[in-house]
Amino acid sequence: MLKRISAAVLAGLTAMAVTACGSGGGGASGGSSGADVITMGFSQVGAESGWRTANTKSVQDAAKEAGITLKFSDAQQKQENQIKAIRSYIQQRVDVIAFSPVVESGWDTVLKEAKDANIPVILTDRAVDSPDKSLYKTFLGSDFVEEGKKAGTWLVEEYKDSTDPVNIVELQGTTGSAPANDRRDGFQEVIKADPKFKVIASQTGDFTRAKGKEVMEAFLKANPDIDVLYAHNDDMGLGAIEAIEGAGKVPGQDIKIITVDAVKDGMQALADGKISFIVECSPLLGPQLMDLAKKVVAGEQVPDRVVTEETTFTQEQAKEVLSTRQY
Ligand code: GZL
Repeated sequence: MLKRISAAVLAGLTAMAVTACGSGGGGASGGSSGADVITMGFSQVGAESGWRTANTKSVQDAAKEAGITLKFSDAQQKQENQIKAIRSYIQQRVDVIAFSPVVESGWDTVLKEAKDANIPVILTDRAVDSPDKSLYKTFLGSDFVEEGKKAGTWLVEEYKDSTDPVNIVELQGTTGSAPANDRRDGFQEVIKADPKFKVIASQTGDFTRAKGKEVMEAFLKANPDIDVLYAHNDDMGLGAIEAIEGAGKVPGQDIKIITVDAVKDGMQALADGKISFIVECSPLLGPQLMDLAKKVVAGEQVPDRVVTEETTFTQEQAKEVLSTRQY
């Protein structure tokens, strides 16, 4: 009985404490950090790819450089873990929350809780599909539709003198994620202009090498005449290369490969001729994220959307820049 009473008393005291801390709302003065030090709660998707590892390093290094206290969590690609982390950051009264939503949908409830707690939220890397734009201050990240279009444009140019059918297989990113949806749509938007381009198989490889290899093995068994692989990231493309070589075919020659990201291992495979073309997607979002966080916590206006600068690479260009790549 005593235990139950003390738990109830403790719960009541805790609730009062959180409310007291919360009275000032978000902002360096109102957050748990007090003083001028900003505390950021960051929920990362996971550690599924070379891109993600580089993105995590960029965020952590930039927080240190900016003097921002970073509370960091890895959701292992599970939405429920991100929602738990965001709720924990709300309870801890951080000054600002930033996260890369693993999928586009299902965020309104927890983002409303952050808004009600007067804690600003910044989306980084991936977007959410909520119609309520007041649930976050800004979205910093790439234009994935544009990335898909760049991939399609290269393919159209590559086959401009051919009238034969071009059989394409597609390794999609995580189902329901913004990069998977948009890279698929942007690519389709360009290749649909010419009926010789046919996507004969499309399946998620969840942005990982292992899954990319497994799905490519299945594609190869079911489709003897694959001309092109379009993989939504380098890691799935690198896994697919193992499958293609395991099937006795030459990647980059028997099957042309287009990927997205331009991480070091992908650029090496591009320079080696195993990948044919890479669309860059920069993971180095940390410094911009910290600048935006400082402005948001200070109550300054920030743009609704900050688009990452990025380019594309051919095999020749990869050879030239490989030694200078940061990730
Ligand atoms: C894109 C990012 C994607 C990368 C993948 O901004 O969300 O997730 O393209 C990563 O490599 O797993």
